[in-house]
Amino acid sequence: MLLLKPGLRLYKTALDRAAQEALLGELRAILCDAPLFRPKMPRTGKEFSVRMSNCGPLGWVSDLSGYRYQPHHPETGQPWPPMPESVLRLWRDFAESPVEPDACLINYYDETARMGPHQDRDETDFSAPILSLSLGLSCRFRFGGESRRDPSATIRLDSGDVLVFGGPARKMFHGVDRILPGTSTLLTPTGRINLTLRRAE
Ligand code: MD6
Ligand code: FE
Repeated sequence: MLLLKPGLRLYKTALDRAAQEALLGELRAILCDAPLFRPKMPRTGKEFSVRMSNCGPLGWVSDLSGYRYQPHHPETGQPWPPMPESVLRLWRDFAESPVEPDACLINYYDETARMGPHQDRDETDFSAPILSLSLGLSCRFRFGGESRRDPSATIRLDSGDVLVFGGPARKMFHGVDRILPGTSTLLTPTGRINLTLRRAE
């Protein structure tokens, strides 16, 4: 475990290649039921470059009316598929949290997608951490402080890495500067999947 700053823990290769492939199979089944959608920015309606879906009781969505968690897919209207046991196991193994996650956001990046600096603050209770898992292409991940103006640093996140944001790091600004093409053969078509497990309510 690498403590990047207080509350921010990185576990390199928390999942080995076989475990990554097994989880990917489960994610493919989830994405058949709950297809990736392209969220829009509130107010402007500008589309995200990242496509998203969710599993678990609640899913994070964004559209003209705002950011929120809701129990159904914004396009199909169906409830989100359940969180696989392997995803819950990741939380139990690494999150160090007494509560269980009730939302798992699935982000898909093609080689050109990125995620601008943001804070995760749509959850009710900030005492629970957020656990993120990276699969597929590596990325340059930027993290800073609680103010957008605070100095920031970057790290490379590789397939199988788990990052836990908790305590004093829970509301820090972070984003994905860029995807690093050619760094993984896990996904076909190529790209990066990031799961974030959260306690939304
Ligand atoms: C990503 N991650 O890695 C974007 N949010 O694709 C996040 O936005 C994130 O990694 C909250 C906690 C951990 C994260
Ligand atoms: Fe985030």
